Amino acid sequence: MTKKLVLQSANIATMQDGKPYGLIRSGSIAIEGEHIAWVGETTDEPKQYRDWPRDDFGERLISPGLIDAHTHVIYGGNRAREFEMRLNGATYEEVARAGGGILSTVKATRSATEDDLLTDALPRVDALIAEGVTCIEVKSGYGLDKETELRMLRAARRIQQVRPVRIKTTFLGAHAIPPEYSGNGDAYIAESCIPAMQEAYDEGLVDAVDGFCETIAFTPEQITHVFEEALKIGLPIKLHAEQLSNLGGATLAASYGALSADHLEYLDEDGVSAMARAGTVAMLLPGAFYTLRETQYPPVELFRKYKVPMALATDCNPGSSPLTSLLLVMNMGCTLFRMTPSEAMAAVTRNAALGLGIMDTGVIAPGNRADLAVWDVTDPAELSYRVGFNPLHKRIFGGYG
Ligand code: DI6
Ligand code: FE
Repeated sequence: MTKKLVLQSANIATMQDGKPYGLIRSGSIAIEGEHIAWVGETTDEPKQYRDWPRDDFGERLISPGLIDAHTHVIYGGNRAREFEMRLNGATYEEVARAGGGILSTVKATRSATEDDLLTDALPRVDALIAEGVTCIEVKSGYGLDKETELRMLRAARRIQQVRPVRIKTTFLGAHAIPPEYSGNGDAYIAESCIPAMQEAYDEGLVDAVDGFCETIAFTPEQITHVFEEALKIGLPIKLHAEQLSNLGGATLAASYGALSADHLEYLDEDGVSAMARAGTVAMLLPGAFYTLRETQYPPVELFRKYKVPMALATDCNPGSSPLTSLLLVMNMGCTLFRMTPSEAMAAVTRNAALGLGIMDTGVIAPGNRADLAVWDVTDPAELSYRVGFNPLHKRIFGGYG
């Protein structure tokens, strides 16, 4: 029999358009099976739901389940030793010579089995789930050869078999140039990255394609090559752009109708307006900003002016953002980037869903999945305001809590 349940609470942040948080005071949510059947003020509740089983959450806040729309949670090893070496005064070269940096993660990932990759990722996934996350995007990009890229994506897909969470996978073959192609990014893209992308797609392992457009990674021309192939296959694209310099990556991504452009500290007004025209989401990643002690801020004022939707994500990765708290990311979005708490909440719900191209979650509305979080707070601003405190009371995934 289809499950039927009404949730009742003093405060529901539906995140529907209109007022801040789409807040309903003294509201109800009717859940039928995996989906939301109705949401509104309890006094307006249609008769048909009156005799359904009911959970009353009192003064608590109910929000959409949170969405972490940019992560690299699948990887081998970690970089704690490198972190320690640097803080003991080692130079970049010394760290690199000791086998550190992104290529050390590539090496550890290549030597890990699919089971190892899954097992290592689960504590990170569990930390996100414990804070009310119901959907996680996971990228490849630490394999940089066909076999390992596919293994990463298979491990990522398996997360949703062992945990109650939805996984969206992104192929990030254009993340770094592997040692065997050192100094020859063009050949890597043509001979390894693109064939791997095609195979990942054929195996049904990939929902979107991403790249790292940066002086230390791939040029706009090399990224264009990847995007052209993604377009042929019919996969949506995203891009790590303008993180450390302005190469015009966001404008390039927007010209391909990108779902999101990510990082964006060095983005200029032309780039913002290109994103606005394309409907590309600005995926801001304050964890990397913090870890790299960046001082250049993403152009939040311009995103507001041009009405570019802003999302926030952990960018969980072993190098520039070893972070597994989306609540801390909301706080960083406010404290570091001067976003408002209502923008931060939209950034990890409605706009995060937009950035993944999924329209059935991120907002509490009839027909959407019943992916919800119930919080031991009454005011939604509390979720962004606190640091290092997790007020999750209950998490509901596809109607089940
Ligand atoms: N941007 C970053 O900051 C990281 N990757 C990326 O695309 C760095 C990843 C790493 O150091 O492992
Ligand atoms: Fe990233």
